Amino acid sequence: MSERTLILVKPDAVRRGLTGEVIRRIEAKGFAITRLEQRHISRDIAEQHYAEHADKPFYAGLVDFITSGPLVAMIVEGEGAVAGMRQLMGATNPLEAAPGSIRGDYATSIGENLVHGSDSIDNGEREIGLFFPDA
Ligand code: IDP
Repeated sequence: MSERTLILVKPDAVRRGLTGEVIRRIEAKGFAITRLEQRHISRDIAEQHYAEHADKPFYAGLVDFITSGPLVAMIVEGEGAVAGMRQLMGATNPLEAAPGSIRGDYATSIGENLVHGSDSIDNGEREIGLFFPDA
């Protein structure tokens, strides 16, 4: 069954010129990118996106980071796209992410871990509604 997930190429990845590499891996896996836009998001959108982490000690830094420069937001679609993209991304902590995953190959910092991908179908739909309200 086809699913939709929200993927963000975070500001660290855009700054490092890794946008194309992330897109290449998504396409090589066989998922479809049905929307794609580079934008610099507001604190309001960032706070809504990360609302589930509002009580965490790293929340303020997370909002500062995700609004620190342009990101690339995408809707990625395909069979098993939610779990499939989590696998392509690797574990949240890049030092624990498997080699061959995006975070495992290119990141070392949990705060700057290059990509976001929805962690469930329901969260994916909520996040898509926030970034692409007409999709
Ligand atoms: P995910 O991005 O792999 O879904 P979440 O647990 O949803 O991971 O956390 C959202 C983001 O918050 C992570 O991608 C990471 O950048 C940041 N984060 C999570 N845990 C920590 C932490 O312990 N310290 C600093 N940043 C963190």
